[in-house]
Amino acid sequence: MNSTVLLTIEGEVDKQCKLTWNDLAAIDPQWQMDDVRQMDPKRTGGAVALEGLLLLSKVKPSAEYLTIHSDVSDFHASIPLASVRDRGYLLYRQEDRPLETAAGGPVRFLIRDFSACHSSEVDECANVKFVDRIGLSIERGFDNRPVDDMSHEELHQREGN
Ligand SMILES: Nc1nc2c(c(=O)[nH]1)N[C@H]1C(S)=C(S)[C@@H](COP(=O)(O)O)O[C@H]1N2
Ligand SMILES: [Mo]
Repeated sequence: MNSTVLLTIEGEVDKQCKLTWNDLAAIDPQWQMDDVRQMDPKRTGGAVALEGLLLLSKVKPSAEYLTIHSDVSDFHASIPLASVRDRGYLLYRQEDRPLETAAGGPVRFLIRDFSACHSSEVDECANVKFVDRIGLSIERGFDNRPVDDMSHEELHQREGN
C-alpha cells in the first residue's frame, strides 16, 4: 500500500512527481490542513494545500492552467491556476488512513469557497473525486465537466448527489 503511487504531477514543472500516501503525509506541516471541516462543513478528513504540491514539483512560471484528472473515472476539470492557487486542496486522509472511495478517495480535490455548479470556471463540479493526475499547462487542458443542465442533472443522478 505504502509504495502505491496515488498522484502524478506533470507538465509545466521542473520536477515531475509520483506521490504515494506517505509522500503526501510527509509534505511540510505548513501545507497540511488537519481538519477540512473548517473550510467545508460537509467534509471530514485531512488535506494538503495545492501550493505545497506546486512547490514540491517546482511549478514553472509558464503554467497558466491546472487540470485535475480522474483517469480512473474519466472526469477532468481544467481551470486557471491563479484562480485556485491559494484555495485548492487535496483531501487524502482520514486520521492515519487513506481517504475512502465513498468520500472521493484516495485523493479528492476541494476548493475553498467554490461557486455553485456551472456559475463559474471554479465551481463545485471542479471538486474532482478519485484524482490520480494533476497537469500544469500553458493552454487550457482537457475538461469534460457537464456543460448543459441536462447532462449535469444526469451526472448528479448517477453520482447520487
Ligand atoms: N470523478 C468525479 N468527480 C466529480 C464528479 C464526477 O462525476 N466524477 N462530479 C462533480 C460534480 S458535478 C459535483 S457538483 C461534485 C459533487 O461532489 P459531492 O458528491 O461530494 O457532493 O463532484 C464533482 N466531482
Ligand atoms: Mo456539479
